[in-house]
Amino acid sequence: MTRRLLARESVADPRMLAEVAQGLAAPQKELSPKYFYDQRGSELFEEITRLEEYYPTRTERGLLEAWMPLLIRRLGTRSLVELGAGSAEKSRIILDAMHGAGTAELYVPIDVSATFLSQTAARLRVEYPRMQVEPAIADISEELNLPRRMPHPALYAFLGSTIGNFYPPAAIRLLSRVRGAMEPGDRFLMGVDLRKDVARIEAAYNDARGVTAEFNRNMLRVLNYELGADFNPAAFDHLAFYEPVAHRIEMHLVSPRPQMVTVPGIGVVSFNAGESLRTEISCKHDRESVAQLFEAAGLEIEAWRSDPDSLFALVVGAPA
Ligand code: SAH
Ligand code: AVI
Repeated sequence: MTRRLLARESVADPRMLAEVAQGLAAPQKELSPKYFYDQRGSELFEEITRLEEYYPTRTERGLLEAWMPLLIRRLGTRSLVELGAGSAEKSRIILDAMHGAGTAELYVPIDVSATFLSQTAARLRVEYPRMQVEPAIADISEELNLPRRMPHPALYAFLGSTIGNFYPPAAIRLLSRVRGAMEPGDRFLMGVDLRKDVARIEAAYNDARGVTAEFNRNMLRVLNYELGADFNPAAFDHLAFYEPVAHRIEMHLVSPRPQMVTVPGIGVVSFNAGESLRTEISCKHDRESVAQLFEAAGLEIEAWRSDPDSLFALVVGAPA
């Protein structure tokens, strides 16, 4: 437990160091949300998914339960490849549908959160002893790290609206990578959080118990552990607001007072009073915006399902 609080003894990952140096030097300081997800960050995200205010997870679960048995039977899915799988809690609905159809052969959960991923894989191997589980550690903004051989047809799934955490050009690059890996008969299943009443969206990122605030601050703990930085997480305020022009939530950590932080290998980073570090964007979509992303990546919308309140949608993409 104390390990998390102390600086890592081994050398910092040079790629991470370079990325963080660049992000902290920008006029609007900004880091990738992938840095939320160490063990604690992944657990905090799981807690968020159970919050009353956080409607996406339960809405997506309802859509999966209603649709997957039929869809999977129609597609004959033999492999499920999941981007940003996390705990794979909702993925079980797809895996159960594959078992129900008698076609379950391989599950490839992909994630950056290595320890959490191996725990997920270990649990799934026990739950689905006749299916192969091949976890892949990868930063999906860079690569997919797929197994050499996969039974087809495969379903590539990207659930939870994690696509919204990527700026559109990066989202298109990611979707293009998926499209490039797809063989005839393969499909892409994506969950997207829809544009709606702003108060409803903002409440989902400003929960009353402050779990999202702790999740946000966890990025500073990751920087302390991974890079030996000396951020004081308690000295930063959580801020999440909807930016209506780009249709996205922005999460920031705001320094209410001037402060200086040392990041070994980077130097002293100063924050002015009121200055923020942007830690996440979460883009909200409609059918048109998804169609645009898909088109740019060589995909087309084959099917679309949303809940009666139009909170969330599941989209099936096919090669265009
Ligand atoms: N799919 C799950 C988890 C969503 S949380 C759900 O729908 O509930 C986002 C997940 O994506 C986390 O597990 C996180 O570790 C992973 N993730 C975030 N950025 C990533 C990246 N760049 N590459 C790979 N995984 C990433
Ligand atoms: C993982 N991702 C889709 C979540 C989201 O809603 O953008 C992460 C999150 N950030 C704050 N709460 C949840």
